[in-house]
Amino acid sequence: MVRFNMKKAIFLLLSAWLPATQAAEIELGQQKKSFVQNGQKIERLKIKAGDTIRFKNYDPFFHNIFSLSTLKTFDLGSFPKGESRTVTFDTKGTVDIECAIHPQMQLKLEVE
Ligand SMILES: [Cu+2]
Repeated sequence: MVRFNMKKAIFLLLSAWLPATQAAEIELGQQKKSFVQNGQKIERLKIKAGDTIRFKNYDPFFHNIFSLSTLKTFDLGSFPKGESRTVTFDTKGTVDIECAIHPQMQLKLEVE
């Protein structure tokens, strides 16, 4: 006799549904003391709620990415060349992203 397994049924339902709504992971580099995407310096970025940004350091020195925005407050700490840190943005709105080491590095993130 095959028993109905509720946990398995829910898992299968979610597995079928999740790929269609899966959030993206977007790389946002730090290069030459700027935020870059695909090698281009950017000061604004639009993503969708639920997306994750991977902050990756391409410079031969540390960056410390953070935000004091009420929508999403975070501090990734200092990380060296080649390392990355991720942040997921679940709420729609605007987030100002900065670097604690290089005040000229600023990015306005719009979560839609
Ligand atoms: Cu920096």
